[in-house]
Amino acid sequence: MEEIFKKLTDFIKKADNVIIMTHKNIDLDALGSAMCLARIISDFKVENYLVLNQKGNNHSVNNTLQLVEKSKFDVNIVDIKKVLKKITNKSLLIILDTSKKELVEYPELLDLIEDKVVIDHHVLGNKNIQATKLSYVNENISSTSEIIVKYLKFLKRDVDPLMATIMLAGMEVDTNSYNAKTSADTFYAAAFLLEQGALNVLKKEILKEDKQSYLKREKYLENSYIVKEKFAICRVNDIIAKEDLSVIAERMLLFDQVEASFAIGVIDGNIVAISARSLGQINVYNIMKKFNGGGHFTDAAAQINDKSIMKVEKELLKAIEVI
Ligand SMILES: [Mn+2]
Repeated sequence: MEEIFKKLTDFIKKADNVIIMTHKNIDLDALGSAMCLARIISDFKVENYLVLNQKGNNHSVNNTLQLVEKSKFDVNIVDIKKVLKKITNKSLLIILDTSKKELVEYPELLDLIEDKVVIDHHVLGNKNIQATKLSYVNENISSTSEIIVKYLKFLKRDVDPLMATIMLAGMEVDTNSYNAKTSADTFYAAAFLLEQGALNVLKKEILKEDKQSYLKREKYLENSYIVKEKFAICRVNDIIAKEDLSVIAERMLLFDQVEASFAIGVIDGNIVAISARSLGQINVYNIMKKFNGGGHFTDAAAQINDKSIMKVEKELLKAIEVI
């Protein structure tokens, strides 16, 4: 890890400027880690930009962006137009919280900037970004925020309470409140952020969601059902965002008896998505592979083209019949 951070520091210092990009539908982990990295880079006196699509963000991301604006946070959050004017042949592009080409906010930047660093904690896919300078992808780490906390410790650098709070909220989201992908290191990272002054009350403010989306999700959950006394399934009959499907799947793990859960919904046009979660006994990755999906043992997903949601549900029921 030290070697990685040394190289990263070196590449940053040698760049004309650094552009930080995360994934589409940015979440709190991506936003928190990106803002913290931007701060670190500013400390190195290297010009840097966090490129962000301001439209259609989720509620907690919007809460955070409002807070950031109010507190006159010194992070250069810019749109793609501004970034395009700043690119030189010595720009460095750092991609955080994804390594997949199709998921980044602005795929065109991958072609426009030669020097690329990828830092992520998700399983690699089959269309990975060519990290020409450096790649650190470790699926055993809870969140990108946890990686950036390790970088802060390596640099022996502090962060202010607001920054620490945003990262702590990001870790909480990515670990489903320390129920998934959580190791001793995750708690050390959380402890570090609390030592830096992360505020629990402010964190709760950030994580608030709007009443409508909360109620909608509860309504979907009412229609969930349990199969073989260990699988929970929820079919959502409205068009729904992938992120909301994963929240539904996670929520079903809290139900009595449930060992693994599946939320199915139409995400876009004729794409049906499944989000699968497991407490640790059942390998949901194996089940999602049958639908050409990917992920981890306890956290997996799939997208299916040109099949009705009913058909997908039937196939899923068949797949779990044998388990
Ligand atoms: Mn993340």
